[in-house]
Amino acid sequence: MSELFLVSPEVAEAVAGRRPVVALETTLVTHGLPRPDGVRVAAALEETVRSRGAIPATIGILDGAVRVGMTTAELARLAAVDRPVKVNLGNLAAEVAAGGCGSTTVAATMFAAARAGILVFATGGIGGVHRGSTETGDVSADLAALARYPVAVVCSGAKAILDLPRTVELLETLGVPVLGLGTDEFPAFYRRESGLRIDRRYDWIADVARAVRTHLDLGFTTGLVIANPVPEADALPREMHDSALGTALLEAADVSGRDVTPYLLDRMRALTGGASVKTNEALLLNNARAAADVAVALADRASG
Ligand code: PSU
Ligand code: MN
Repeated sequence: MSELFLVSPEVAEAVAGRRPVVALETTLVTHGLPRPDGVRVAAALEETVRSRGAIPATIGILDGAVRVGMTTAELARLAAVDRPVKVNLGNLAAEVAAGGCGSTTVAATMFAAARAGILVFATGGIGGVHRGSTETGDVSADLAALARYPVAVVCSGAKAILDLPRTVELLETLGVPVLGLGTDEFPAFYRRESGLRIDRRYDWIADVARAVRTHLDLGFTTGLVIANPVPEADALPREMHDSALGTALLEAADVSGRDVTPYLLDRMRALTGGASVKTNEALLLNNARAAADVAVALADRASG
C-alpha cells in the first residue's frame, strides 16, 4: 500500500483474516470534546472495542499520511497539535499533499475505513442538514459519505443542533438504511427521542448484523446508519437540553462552515455546566460497545 495511506499491521492482519474491526474517528477527539477529555475518551473507546473482542482502528492524518489504526503516541501527537485541521472529503487530499496533520470527520473516516476494508465504525452523532440550510446550504459531507461508502456507522442519531427532520429525509433520499437498536425513533444525540421515524427496529445484535450483511451481499455500495440511543440514565434532562440548545443556536448565528458543529458542541458544554460532555462520553462508549458486537457478529457470519 502507498505511503499516503498506512494501515497498522494489527488492523491489516485482522481485516485480511476477516476478524472483527471497528473504525473510530478523531474529530470528536480534537474538536468534539474539550481537552484533555478527547484523548482519554479515545483510549476508553479503543479499550471498550477490545473488551468486546474486536480490534479498534482509530483513523486520522499525521505527517502527510492517512493512518488507519493509530498508536497511542500518534494519537497524542495529533491531539497536541494547536489547531488541527478538521478533515472531511473535500480537503483530505490537499492536507495529505501538504504533509500536514488532521483529524478525520465521520465522512473522512468512512472513506478511509472503506478503503481499508473495515465494515463497522462507531461515532457519537453523524453530521447532517444544518438548521437554516435553505439559506446557508450547509449540509454535512457525512451524508454524502454515507451515500458513497459501504460502512455501517453506529451512532446516536444526529446532533439535535441540526435540522433533524431534513436530515432524516435526506438519508431516505440517498437510500441510506437507518436501523434502530432498541428504538423506534431516530435518536437526537443528547436525548433518545426525536419523533422521527427509522426504517426498522432491531432488538438483537445478530439481527441488525444480518441486515448489514444482506445490504452488502445484495451489492449495495451505500453505508448504513445503526441508530443507538443514549442510555436513558445518561441522557440530558429535557429542560436543560432544550434551554441550552435554544441559547447555543442563537449564539451561533454568525458562525459558519466547518466551525459550526464544534462551536455548538462547546456552547452546549458551557450552558449545561459540563453535563453535555458526560452525556457525549456515555453515548460514545455505548456506541463502541454496540459497534464491536456488530463487528463480531458480522465476522462470525463470514466464517460460519
Ligand atoms: N459527533 C460527536 N462529536 C463530534 C462529531 C460528531 O459526538 O465532534 C463531529 C464528527 O466528526 C462529524 C462532524 O463528522 O462533527 C460533523 O461536522 P460537520 O457538521 O461540519 O460536517
Ligand atoms: Mn458543514
